[in-house]
Amino acid sequence: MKKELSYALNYALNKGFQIHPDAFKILENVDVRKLEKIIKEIVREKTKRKLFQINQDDLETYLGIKEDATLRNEVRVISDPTDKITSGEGIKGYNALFSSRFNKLKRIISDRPESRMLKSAASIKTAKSDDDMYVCGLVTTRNTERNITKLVLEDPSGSFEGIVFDNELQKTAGTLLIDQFVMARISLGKNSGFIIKDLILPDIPDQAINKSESEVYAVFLSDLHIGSKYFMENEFLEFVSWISSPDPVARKIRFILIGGDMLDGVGIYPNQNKELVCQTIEEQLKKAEELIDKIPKNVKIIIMPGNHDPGRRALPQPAIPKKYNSSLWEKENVIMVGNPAVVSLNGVKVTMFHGQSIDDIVKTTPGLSYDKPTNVMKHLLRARHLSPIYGSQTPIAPEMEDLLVIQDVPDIFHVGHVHRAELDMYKGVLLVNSGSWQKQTPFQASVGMVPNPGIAIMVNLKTFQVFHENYNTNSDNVLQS
Ligand code: D5M
Ligand code: FE
Ligand code: ZN
Repeated sequence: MKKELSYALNYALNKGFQIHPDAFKILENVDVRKLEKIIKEIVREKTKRKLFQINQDDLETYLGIKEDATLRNEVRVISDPTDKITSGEGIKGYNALFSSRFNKLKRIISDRPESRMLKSAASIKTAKSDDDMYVCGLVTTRNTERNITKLVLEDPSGSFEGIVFDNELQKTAGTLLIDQFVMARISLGKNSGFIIKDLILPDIPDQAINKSESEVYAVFLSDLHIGSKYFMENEFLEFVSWISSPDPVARKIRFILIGGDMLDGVGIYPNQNKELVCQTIEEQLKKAEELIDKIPKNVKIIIMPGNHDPGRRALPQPAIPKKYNSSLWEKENVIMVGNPAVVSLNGVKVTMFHGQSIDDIVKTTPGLSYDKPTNVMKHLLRARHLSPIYGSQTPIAPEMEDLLVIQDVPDIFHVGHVHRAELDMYKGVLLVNSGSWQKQTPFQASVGMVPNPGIAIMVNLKTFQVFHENYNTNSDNVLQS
């Protein structure tokens, strides 16, 4: 116990006072320089009224941090893959997945006027029109050779091959991901091939954002990696105790979102056990529970898994399974969801996705990199898909329905995974990459990955103003925006 705190407590005890444990919890978080004055004043006041206990209410009243009961904290889970996962296997499942992807995205793009002129890949082949035509499909091949780019798109009727000559359009073509949905404006070339004249992505419309009527804050976290040697436990504890402090922003926090990799997991990479302080999932979950128990109960906590958490690895991931007997599932203020998930916080729509696909996308797309994850997030919104590339490093389960299509346009898009906290905006949508609470690992150092851990991003859901608390003592460690 800090010496200022024990001095203040002894003062009250010597005057015959009892101190309620809840009051004690608040005192622990009060600025030590103010403790003596606070206790002396409360003791004087209550002695006059012949009341010899100091409780939570006394302190909250004194500090002006009495909970504002008018602040709403409604969570509605709009979409969660957990109960929809069927784990279809084999080629049948894979066909169904792609046909679901195509149909969902075609429906999304049909809001555009050009889509009325869409033709199927099969019917294009016999078309004799001199006018421009439109075709859409999933990209199966993208090849650039001798200054031309060849694209092959596939729709349920068959495949279409076209050539891009225009330099600017070739750049756009170069950013297309394999298996991504796109619509092309095409015309018949001189020697019966097709020329691609424009490439149109489903994209999102400009947004008028939904706002919360209550002035409450949501905190965006991810990649705690509890159980890892490199989890910044002390910094995280400092942040958790700040949530209970009299700070005016802290007093209005009603939601915490954890966007995956809450745990470091077990057996995720070779020799991981050498970098773990908790060797089992059960131990790691227990530690997570202890941390979560320190958060006030009026804060709703939404927990989504990432690639380090238990459950299946392939996307979409179900919520962390109940089989580890974790009491997390029983806590009234904790909501367990799968990855990806869409939740509404007092009416503000948040799409949460851990971000596994970022690894594949930065590898194959010119201009995108790990240091600007929000640019990759914009790419995903334009593609209206969270993980377009199938069969690369990011495992995707052959589900009957493609649950990774971005069906709902969110107000906030929350992603993690790359351990770089960054903020941006795209067409009215607030983009949050929530960074991490894990120091640079030897692996990350070996590939030159520089995280900026220890930053908590929070958003005022009424005004969309963004705040952050930085618990990293390294002065180079800043939030990007
Ligand atoms: O991943 C944190 C970041 O580090 C993420 O961008 C992937 C990258 N990473 C981590 N491990 C590997 C391996 N083994 N190969 C390639 N890239 C990797 P996290 O999910 O926290 O481990
Ligand atoms: Fe991570
Ligand atoms: Zn991750």
